[in-house]
Amino acid sequence: MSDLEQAAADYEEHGFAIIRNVIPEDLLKDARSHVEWLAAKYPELRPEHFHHPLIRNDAFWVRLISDPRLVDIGEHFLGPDLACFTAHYICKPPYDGQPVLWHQDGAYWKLAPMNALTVWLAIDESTTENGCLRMIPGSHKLPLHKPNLCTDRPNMLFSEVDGGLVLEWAEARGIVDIELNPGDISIHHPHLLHCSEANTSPRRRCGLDIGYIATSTRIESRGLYLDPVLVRGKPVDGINNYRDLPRYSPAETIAFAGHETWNDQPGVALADAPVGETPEVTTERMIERLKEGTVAH
Ligand SMILES: O=C(O)CCC(=O)C(=O)O
Repeated sequence: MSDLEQAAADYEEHGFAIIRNVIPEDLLKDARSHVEWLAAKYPELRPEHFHHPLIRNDAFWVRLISDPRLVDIGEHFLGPDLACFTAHYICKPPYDGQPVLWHQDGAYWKLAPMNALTVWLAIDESTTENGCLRMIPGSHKLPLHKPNLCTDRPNMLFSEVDGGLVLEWAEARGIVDIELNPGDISIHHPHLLHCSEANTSPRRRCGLDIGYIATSTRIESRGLYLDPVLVRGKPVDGINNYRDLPRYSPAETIAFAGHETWNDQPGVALADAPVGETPEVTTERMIERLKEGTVAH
């Protein structure tokens, strides 16, 4: 059985799977430089919130989420016509990295149909000490439950699913800690119950959390998700608008491997994007929507 076939069997049974050694160290090195660059550029944003609005003029980000090794995984689960509608680093700094409370991703997305997959790439080692993902096997069979706001203690999503539901499922099925080495991937189903703890360790925990959809899925949230990026295959007429790929510009991203020829490839915008709302403002708006509990609207 190939790694992807094994992952598909695990995913079917448990709602998640691990695929080891997907992304090599040279690309991870660029990703780490990118995170450092974002932290220097947006010092006012917590690094758990390096959200997709920052992506729009950032050629490296698009290069990373359209890496064929990641897209192959998306294609295996969602078919040949594939887009990325969200991608964010959740980077928990040492000692005070915020937890992500129990939730189902699909409860934060307005997608029709919910033909989506979360692909989580470990940029750093991710362990129980520094706040790795935790999942409840089989909980992907649950319907989606509306999360409850939770703003009285630090947590990245400002919300959590009903605690009774988690307790019941954790007692029945147990909780699996997803420990990953840099370059490993975990994938999970939009209905799966999962969380991650605070990082109180001396080691950073950074992951790139990517949402892929089949292009037949319509993004219905208003004002939250920017136009998606087509990463493979074809769009479906009348469903979603796809953006040109951003041009490489030294002001907008790092000098990643391959940046010299990035602008020569098909699909790259012919001119720099017009200046509009700044990525910080869009990201702040997104964080406000999380705090209000309206991201799925
Ligand atoms: O990175 C984390 O700690 C949480 C990620 C998560 O909840 C997700 O991928 O859906």
